[in-house]
Amino acid sequence: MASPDPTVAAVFDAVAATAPEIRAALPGRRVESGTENASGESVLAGDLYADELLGDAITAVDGVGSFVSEEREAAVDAGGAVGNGPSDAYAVAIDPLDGSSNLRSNNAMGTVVGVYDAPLPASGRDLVAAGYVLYGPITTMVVADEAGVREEVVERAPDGDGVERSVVEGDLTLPATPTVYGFGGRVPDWPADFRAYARAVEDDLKLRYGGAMVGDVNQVLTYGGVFAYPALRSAPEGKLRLQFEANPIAYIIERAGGASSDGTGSILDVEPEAVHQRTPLYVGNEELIDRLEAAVGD
Ligand code: AHM
Ligand code: MG
Repeated sequence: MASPDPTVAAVFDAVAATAPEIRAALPGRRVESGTENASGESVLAGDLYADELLGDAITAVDGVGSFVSEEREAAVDAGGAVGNGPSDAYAVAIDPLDGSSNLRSNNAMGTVVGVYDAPLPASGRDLVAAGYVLYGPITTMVVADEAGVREEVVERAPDGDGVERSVVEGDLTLPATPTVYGFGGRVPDWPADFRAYARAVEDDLKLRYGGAMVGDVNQVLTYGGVFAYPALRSAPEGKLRLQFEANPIAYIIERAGGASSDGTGSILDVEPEAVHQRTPLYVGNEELIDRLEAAVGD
């Protein structure tokens, strides 16, 4: 099912076409590259390779005017002024390999994509579409736009030329009854109010935490529940970045009937200040996010 917006469709065509190549390149790229990114984190060879492939593919899309990733200091000009007018271009922000610390332990990882109709850094309200690829036992791609959320399986075409995509779920919504939870960070580093919330959630839900946001969020989308990378005592802004991680994930979960929060209100209302700015992120079934805000909100 193609997205009605041709630029959005072309961006996700490019992401899907790149996914098998990224996947195939991972076995030889599990080592550190020796560099640090703008967030001060060490970068693996796999992060750099995914960033390079996706950067080339996405900036080549007609209608993409600006591009930035977690691994790049600043947005690059891809041709065309970015805005929300009829002939304006979009800005695309990506996390090329989310959860790449799972590369050494061979666990799930993903690619996160946000398509904005405003210059970066942009508000989540400026997203026209968002999606992610999950490199699990199967490669899947979830795409959300105004119309809703769909999940596809992405495979290399049998003749080796391009990819085959099949929609497995055309209108994804969070199950009404939540089942799973997964929270990042160390428990002693959680503020007391979040610890109390976590204790209450533990009584009702089953722990599922794999250390890659995309994998953990996909469990919430599939089974219902709540994912959080909370504000920490040592890092009140948490770990995850607004442009590449929190905004696209919040957009997807909200389009699927769930809710998002930074602790006080929807992630989509967080004021964008810097490309690499961080934010606490809480997403899941609305009732669980309401309880979270009651527990940790000001
Ligand atoms: P990354 O984009 O550098 O991989 O960092 C983000 C990842 C998320 O996928 C995940 O939720 C979180 O970091 C896990 O962090 P931790 O290892 O502290 O639990
Ligand atoms: Mg990430």
